Amino acid sequence: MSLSSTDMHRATDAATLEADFQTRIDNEEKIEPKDWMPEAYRKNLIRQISQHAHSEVIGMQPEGNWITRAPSLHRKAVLLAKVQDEAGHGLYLYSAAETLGITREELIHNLHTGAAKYASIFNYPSLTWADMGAIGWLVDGAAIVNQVSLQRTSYGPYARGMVRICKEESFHQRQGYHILMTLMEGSDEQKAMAQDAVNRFWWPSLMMFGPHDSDSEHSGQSMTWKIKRQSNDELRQKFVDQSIEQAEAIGLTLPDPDLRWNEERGHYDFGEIDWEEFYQVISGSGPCNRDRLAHHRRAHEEGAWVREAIEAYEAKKKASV
Ligand code: FAQ
Repeated sequence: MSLSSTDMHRATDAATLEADFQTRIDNEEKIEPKDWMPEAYRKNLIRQISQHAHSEVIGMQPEGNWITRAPSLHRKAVLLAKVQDEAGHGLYLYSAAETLGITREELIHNLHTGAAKYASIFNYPSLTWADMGAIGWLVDGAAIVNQVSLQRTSYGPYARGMVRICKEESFHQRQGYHILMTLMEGSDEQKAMAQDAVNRFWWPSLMMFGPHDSDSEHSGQSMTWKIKRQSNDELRQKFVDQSIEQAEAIGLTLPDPDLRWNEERGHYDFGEIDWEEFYQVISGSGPCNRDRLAHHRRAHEEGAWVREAIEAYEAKKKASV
């Protein structure tokens, strides 16, 4: 089939736009909402940013579970503030996604239908108070490693959101580590509770970084567009390396018999993740997937009156000017 001269001009224009776009990325320029961008770049960003936003909001549930049972008023106030921060992170991220031309309603709809994912880690239950320590230390710790790298992502609103989020996440990680440190200075029972939480959260935390690079569907294109700046395996290795010393400092053991220093690589070697479990969890069959989504749906429906009240108020304000 031969192209008409109008079609050929259009194709050349699109190729030029794409080439200019890639040059801007290669020159470390930030892409802003009103700039031209390839449709696939926009869609890929909506996918990643919205999944990130959903993770922050669904991630409030395992910790929300312990607010009323925190062991002291101080711990309760800290945990409450932390969970509220996660809601704030969700809001920054939903706003960043909305700059790409999708509405909040569509984003939430995609979460509820399963079209959009959220981080696998939040499909595990929080069984004891020590889990608040393990989540803060390991889950926020893994999130920071990933998010520090995303501060340099090519899309301006996402990169700027990450700068603020990272500051708050480091407080989250310290509060989790402090909970574990306190338990590790306590009775044998408290020590065992801390170790048990770490045993349950260690492997799921490693899964947060996604599949191996060789199995990562989106990495190639996302790295070319500098949406991702470091690969899944690179970030996971960084997290393993930093966690070992922190565990040793307070007497915790990481549940992996294959962990050992590799002089040649200058990194710790570690065992293989149970990828079958990972794929089960991200396809909806983890221990808490159904509960997490049902809870979100219920909260969303119960909050309908708030959204309606805001709309009515906005309409009234408009009518009075
Ligand atoms: N869970 O091709 P890739 C937090 C999916 S925030 C679920 O490698 P990509 C704060 C992936 O989406 C934690 N799904 O994908 C907090 C894709 O499926 P799709 C959230 C996963 O995007 C702490 C498919 O597998 N952080 O914790 C996971 O290049 C405490 C193929 O994978 C972010 O979201 C997973 N772990 O790399 C809150 C950071 N891994 O979309 C409360 C931003 C992979 O085609 C309490 N996101 N998948 O249906 C990213 O950096 C990337 O999206 C990755 C995945 C690295 C997560």
